[in-house]
Amino acid sequence: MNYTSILKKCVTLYCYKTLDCNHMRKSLLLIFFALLFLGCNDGDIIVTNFDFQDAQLQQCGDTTNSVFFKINPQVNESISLNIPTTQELFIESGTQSFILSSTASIVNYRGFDDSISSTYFCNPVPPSSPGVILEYIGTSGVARLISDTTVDDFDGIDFVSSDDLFQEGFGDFDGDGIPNYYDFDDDGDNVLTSQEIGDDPSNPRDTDLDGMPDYLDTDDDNDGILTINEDIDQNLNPANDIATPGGLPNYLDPDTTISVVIENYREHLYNRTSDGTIIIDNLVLVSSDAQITIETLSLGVIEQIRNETITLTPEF
Ligand SMILES: [Ca+2]
Ligand SMILES: [Ca+2]
Ligand SMILES: [Ca+2]
Ligand SMILES: [Ca+2]
Repeated sequence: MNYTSILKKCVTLYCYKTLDCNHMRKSLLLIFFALLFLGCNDGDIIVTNFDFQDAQLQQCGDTTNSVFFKINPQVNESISLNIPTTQELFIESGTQSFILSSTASIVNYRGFDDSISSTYFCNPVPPSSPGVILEYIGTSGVARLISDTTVDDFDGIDFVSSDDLFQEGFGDFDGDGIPNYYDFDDDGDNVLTSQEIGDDPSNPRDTDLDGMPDYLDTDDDNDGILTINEDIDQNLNPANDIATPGGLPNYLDPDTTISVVIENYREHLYNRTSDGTIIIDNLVLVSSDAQITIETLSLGVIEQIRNETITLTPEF
């Protein structure tokens, strides 16, 4: 009896639903015991485990090639997904899809003769040891990279889901192209909202008592000079221009009306965080003598796959 041919016939496996790999494991056990029953005692029959449910999805790579991988240390197996792309991944909520093939975006399912660590995937040149004793390559399928992204300016004003220009939501009060909820200078006067709200965010400061809080008031002291132009040293920060020693900044002092023309916004900062989920649909894994088909394979989630400060200077 040719056990390799038995394996070829038997080991085309189907994992019908995400994480439904108990079915697969049972199938493999059946194959294994069937071979034992037939008197298997030689040859290089390798039984796959394919159990990555408890493994954490990890990431390596650079701006031109991202590698996502999971390792099952119990059986020294890994599954990895290489995505060679210069596209930025996980920068906004939504899905980016990549077609899998054995030459473009590639899935590898490997078994090793010894333990491996993340450095195996994070080295530009994979180490020659441990040795690969089992290898399947994904010949088709689609990898979905799903991003749940949030941005925040941490300006002290709570987010409100609203298009209202005066709310910390999707409205853009100063028209600089940055919605209020991640614009750290909501009125575009080059004084940060976090500075303009004062000591009590629930009762934002209103210096000239005109009913408009300073962080949404372009002439905070109502002296007829726009706050942005009360910037004598022209460093795009009116908060540090104080004509009266020990006094208020000029933009809050109605008795000081020195004006310069400023036609630039200061550089803006905000924070972006993304949780990344990866799902592979219709994955076909092929080795030299067997094939595994998986309808939906959830590789899992990497929380805060991005957590970064974005800087940009809006056009005036
Ligand atoms: Ca804005
Ligand atoms: Ca804001
Ligand atoms: Ca203001
Ligand atoms: Ca003033």
